[in-house]
Amino acid sequence: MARHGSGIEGKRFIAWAALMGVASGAVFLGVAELIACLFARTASPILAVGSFVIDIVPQPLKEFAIATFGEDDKVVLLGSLGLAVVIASALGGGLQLIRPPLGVAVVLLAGALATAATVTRTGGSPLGFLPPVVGAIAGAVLLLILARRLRAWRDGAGTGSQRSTPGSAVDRRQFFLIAGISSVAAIAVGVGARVTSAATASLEAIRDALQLPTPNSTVTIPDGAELDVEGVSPLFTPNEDFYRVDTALTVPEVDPETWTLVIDGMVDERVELTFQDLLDMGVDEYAITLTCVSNEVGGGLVGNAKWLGVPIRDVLAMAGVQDGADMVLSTSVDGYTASTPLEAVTDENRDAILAIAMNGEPLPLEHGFPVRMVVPGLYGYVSATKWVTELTVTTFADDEAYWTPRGYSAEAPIKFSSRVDTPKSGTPVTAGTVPIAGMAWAQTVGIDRVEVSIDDGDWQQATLSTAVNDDTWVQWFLEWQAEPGTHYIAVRAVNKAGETQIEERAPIAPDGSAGWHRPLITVTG
Ligand SMILES: Nc1nc2c(c(=O)[nH]1)N[C@H]1C(S)=C(S)[C@@H](COP(=O)(O)O)O[C@H]1N2
Ligand SMILES: [Mo]
Repeated sequence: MARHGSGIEGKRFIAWAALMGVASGAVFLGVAELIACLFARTASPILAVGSFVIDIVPQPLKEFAIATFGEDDKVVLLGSLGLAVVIASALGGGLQLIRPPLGVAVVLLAGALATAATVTRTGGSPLGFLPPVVGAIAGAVLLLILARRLRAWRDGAGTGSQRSTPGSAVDRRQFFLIAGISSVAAIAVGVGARVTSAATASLEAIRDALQLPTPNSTVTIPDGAELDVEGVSPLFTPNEDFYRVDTALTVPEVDPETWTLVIDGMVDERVELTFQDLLDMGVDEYAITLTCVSNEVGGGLVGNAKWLGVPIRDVLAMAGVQDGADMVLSTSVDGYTASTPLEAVTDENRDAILAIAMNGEPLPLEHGFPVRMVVPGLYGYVSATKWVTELTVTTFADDEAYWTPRGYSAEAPIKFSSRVDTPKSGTPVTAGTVPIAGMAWAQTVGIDRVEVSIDDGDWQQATLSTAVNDDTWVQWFLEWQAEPGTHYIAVRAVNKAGETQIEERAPIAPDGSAGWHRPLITVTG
């Protein structure tokens, strides 16, 4: 029997082996870009290797490149790099056919080099190693699969005058199908992921470079605003811990340079503001606790922040609100809408704002960069539109917001509430003196007192932190002589209007949960 890989037929298979190498290379890079986009935006192996090459190229060669290609030098570099990848992958494919597993070894070696280039240059992304590692594994696996098909096709086809077996046609078809689909998918996914990563990375840079204006007034934090009890939530929620709720599949990307806010509808004059126009109005600092209607009793969809912003009523006044309107329909760049009662945003005594900063930083992208609404006392879905681009003055009779036909009330003031942060059910505590502590909120009204009942005993008054204002939550605390066993700790708040939280539970739909938080705590002896 003739030796495989010899003669005309053998050359043909070498060409297909080179092709399978290129397909594996494409899958390597495509998968790497996808992983980078998902977990480590700055860890693109191709760009990392490119930067590495730029770093090691001698200065005279660099100057030659700039002199010869001008501003296209980076394109030329990436083009050359791409060509090198194609040639190396083709070689890897050929090797895998004639000297397995050398081809796979080439892919893994490339993976190791790309990983070295990526982790040494991704500036702190702890998952920077993931894209090249996962990419190399995907490329190697595809190479193994394709090589097996190609070999089966070759061996079935035989050489010279031998006739093909019926099986070889199937192997050939599968070879091209797998190679074709995986290359096309890898290129599509890779290019899509790269474009997405690049856009977000640069928007992140724009956000980082943004200079926040100095506010005309800042929030005064009174003495005793924060209790020193372990396990209680901080008075201000760090941005990275702040809950996030929205319908956006990917975080909308809005450049403050091109962002505008349109105020239209039942107004005397349509107004369009740029980001700079908004800053020029002057910003103030506000402390406001945001709450989601989906927050279950005892849940974490509530957070407190210091916001920099401009009162919405000032912006509406520029347009001139007409009689008969009772609602502002705010629209986000992603099409999301919220219906806010007009009176809530025109009330002189309510700090309804267009916010541009959160806890001393420009809004994080996922919290609405560059501009969002924050309205004290209303659940987020009817007031806190992120990436806001339009305020339409209208009526509840004429317009409807995103959540209204989906089972939630058109108007939704926040129900005042309280929760136990520590101790936690599921985390036993030791008998003795145990601090019980948590949070309570009654935005726009204020918390008057918080009471705790152990095992349905008498209500005992808790110590409160000093409120920053009536729009922020407060911490509360009570010392407990805990005895071994299991105990219910119930908490209820009384607001400054004299209302007491009732025991009866309400579900989150249509207008927010209600009831006492009453965790069961285990105390060990
Ligand atoms: N554009 C947009 N804005 C939105 C939402 C949304 O889905 N899209 N969700 C709202 C809801 S339900 C809440 S509770 C708050 C949450 O804001 P956060 O994610 O900054 O905590 O944003 C509001 N703003
Ligand atoms: Mo929400």
